[in-house]
Amino acid sequence: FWPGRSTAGCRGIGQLQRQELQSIEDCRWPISAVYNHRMSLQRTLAIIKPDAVERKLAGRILQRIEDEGFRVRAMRRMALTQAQAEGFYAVHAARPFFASLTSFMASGPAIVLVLEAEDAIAKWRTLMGATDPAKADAGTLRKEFAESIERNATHGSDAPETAAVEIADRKS
Ligand code: IDP
Ligand code: MG
Repeated sequence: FWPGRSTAGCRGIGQLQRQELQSIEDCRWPISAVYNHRMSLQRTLAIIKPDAVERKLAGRILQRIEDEGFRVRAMRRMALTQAQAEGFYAVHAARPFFASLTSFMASGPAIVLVLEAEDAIAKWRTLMGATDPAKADAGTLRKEFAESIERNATHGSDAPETAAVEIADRKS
């Protein structure tokens, strides 16, 4: 409630047009409500892979996640079974590295996270860097923390569809 202001003549947040934002000052809606409406918050699934957990890098990676403005909406330490790892990476079943990749992912505990931010999927992939640490940009997590193209410290969903499936599956 803002004293001296009223909702008379104001439109609902859902009806608000982008170019009308200046006139919001005349209305009583809290600015946070307007801001949240404008942002397209998105969620992605991130994993701190077993190589990074084993080397005690989880804390440093989480610090980077928070420093970059992500909100941690869920976090769970999980030791994937071989079958779970194979299911998670089913899209790569025909690749020559599949057996090695899945046994690595089942080799020890991982930390599975749901991260939220504006444009979270692309933002997290940018922070991770290229799959192969040799090709990753300076300042990215994989450049800093990956041991190899396989043991590359982190996972991130690659599209809204895969993010939705990975987020839904993370509890099983
Ligand atoms: P991404 O994790 O950057 O999305 P993907 O191509 O989806 O990369 O590969 C999934 C995971 O498989 C990688 O993160 C990495 O752990 C592993 N991987 C990818 N390419 C290779 C490879 O050429 N050799 C060994 N492992 C690989
Ligand atoms: Mg991928």
